[in-house]
Amino acid sequence: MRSTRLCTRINIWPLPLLLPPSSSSHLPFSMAAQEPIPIYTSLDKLYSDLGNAATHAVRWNNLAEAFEKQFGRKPAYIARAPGRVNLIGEHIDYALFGVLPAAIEPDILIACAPQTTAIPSPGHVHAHNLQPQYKARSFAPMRRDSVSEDHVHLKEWDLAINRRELHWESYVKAGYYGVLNRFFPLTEVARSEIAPAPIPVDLLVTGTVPAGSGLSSSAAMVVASTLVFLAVNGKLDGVTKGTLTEMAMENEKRVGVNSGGMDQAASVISTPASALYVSFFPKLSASPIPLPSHAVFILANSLVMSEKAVHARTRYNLRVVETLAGARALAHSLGVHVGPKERVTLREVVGRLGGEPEAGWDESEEGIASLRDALGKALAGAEALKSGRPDEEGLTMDEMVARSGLGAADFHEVYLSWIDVEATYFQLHKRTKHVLSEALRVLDFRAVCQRAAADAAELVHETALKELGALMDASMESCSTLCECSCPELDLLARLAREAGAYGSRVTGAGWGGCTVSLVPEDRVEGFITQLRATYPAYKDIGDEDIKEIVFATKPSSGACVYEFTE
Ligand code: NG1
Repeated sequence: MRSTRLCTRINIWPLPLLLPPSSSSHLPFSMAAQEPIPIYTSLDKLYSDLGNAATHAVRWNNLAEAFEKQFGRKPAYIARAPGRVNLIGEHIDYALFGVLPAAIEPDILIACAPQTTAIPSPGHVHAHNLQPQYKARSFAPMRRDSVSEDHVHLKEWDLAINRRELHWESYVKAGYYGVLNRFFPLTEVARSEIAPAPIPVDLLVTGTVPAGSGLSSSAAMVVASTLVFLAVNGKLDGVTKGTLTEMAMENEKRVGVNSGGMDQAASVISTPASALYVSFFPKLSASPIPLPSHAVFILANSLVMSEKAVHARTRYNLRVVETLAGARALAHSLGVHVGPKERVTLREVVGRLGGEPEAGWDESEEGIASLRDALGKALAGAEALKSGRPDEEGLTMDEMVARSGLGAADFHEVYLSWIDVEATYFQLHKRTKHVLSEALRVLDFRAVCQRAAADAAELVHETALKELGALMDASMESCSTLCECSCPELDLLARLAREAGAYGSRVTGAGWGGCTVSLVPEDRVEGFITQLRATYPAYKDIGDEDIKEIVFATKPSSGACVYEFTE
């Protein structure tokens, strides 16, 4: 078997990013999400389903061997959860517009087995990490007294996650919470002596999703952790991909991330060779969109660390507020009704503008046409959000409040009291224009893929790849100039990618650093990487082995799964 050097970096940045309370939780998913979590008992089948069998085999074997060395016995399960690339639809999930991510090959693997020594406390965990800088941790869930809103005394599970000082095992604990709360509730009955307790577990973690690069390693970590605790406690039966996605979204809130659901859905529900259309309104739903044959996506790390937590007040969280205030101001200027205390999203304003039925427009041709039509009207209306000054520097706080149609106190309560942001000028016009135009590009991208899937002709696919590339370029331009979530290095990397033969190239994920994703012809992959390596200044001194973790091709991969050791 070929030996390979393993990259075991795990993204453990704390992300105190605040999204508006989403209307998407606890709502049904589409068909793809009704499927059960794949559980494998044959490694051959597993590797062939994952593709790129040789690399996977080495990593899975190494992990199983390391587990045996560490704990003196074989693991009972290995859970896998991939990172994700967002192909198009940036900074629009929190405005509740559909996005098109795909799972990538880099992933988090967690091996586990029930503990066998002494008499450990219920649910006790020994957590080890293959990367030496992540120290081994031991913890056990405690039963904590708390009082609910209606003054009922409750017992809750407590794993003591310190959100101000997150460690790698905080993400393991985040996944564990959901399993404890859902399957071991501390009701009167469950506290009785006959109630089953969570079993004590040894686990070992490894990962290849690069940190700080917009590839969602935190979501992958939480999904893998949730899966491993489900598996070892015998609770996988009946857990669908939709349920796991919901659990992972809830669980990730434990580490301070109130995310929109794109990352978790992509990590769990993705299927090979497809992107996943994830929409959030009026309910969270996800459906695979087949990608044209010969579509290869290449991720290139700008090597600028995306420090989202540090800059959240002036970047990510500010985009959230500007987008919400933009929705309110747009509705006000177009005469669309919004209740005074309602924190309406742009997707909802577009729906109201187009007379959307309560159940929402469906994903039929007609439904999508209605959404497009209303998006076009809203986009035209967004011109009214300009400040009117020659330099278009945005709106002052007072001007923004005036545009909202609310009084200052109400505006503050609805838009600023729950989130920490800082700005002299608020860019309602630019952000709104970005969100609405990007939402249209997602629908265009989806339509091109569907058209190509319906026609096997080579020429159609070549045309499709060019059209997709053009949409990715337009998205990059909008991210750069309207959303302003790029940086000079990402702009340069995307330009160099186009010069190296990409159909299109754009930032993926939150931005301000991290990765670009480029659509490259299958027969051009090696030449593309060689040229990018020669032209992007930060790659100059990087060796042949290391570059493989920095610029790499990834075909959309399958979502999370579990391998069960049967002997
Ligand atoms: P990344 O780059 O994975 O942190 C973030 C958000 C997404 C989405 C994108 C921008 C989290 C966990 N994820 O992605 O929901 O808003 O930015 O499109 O906050």
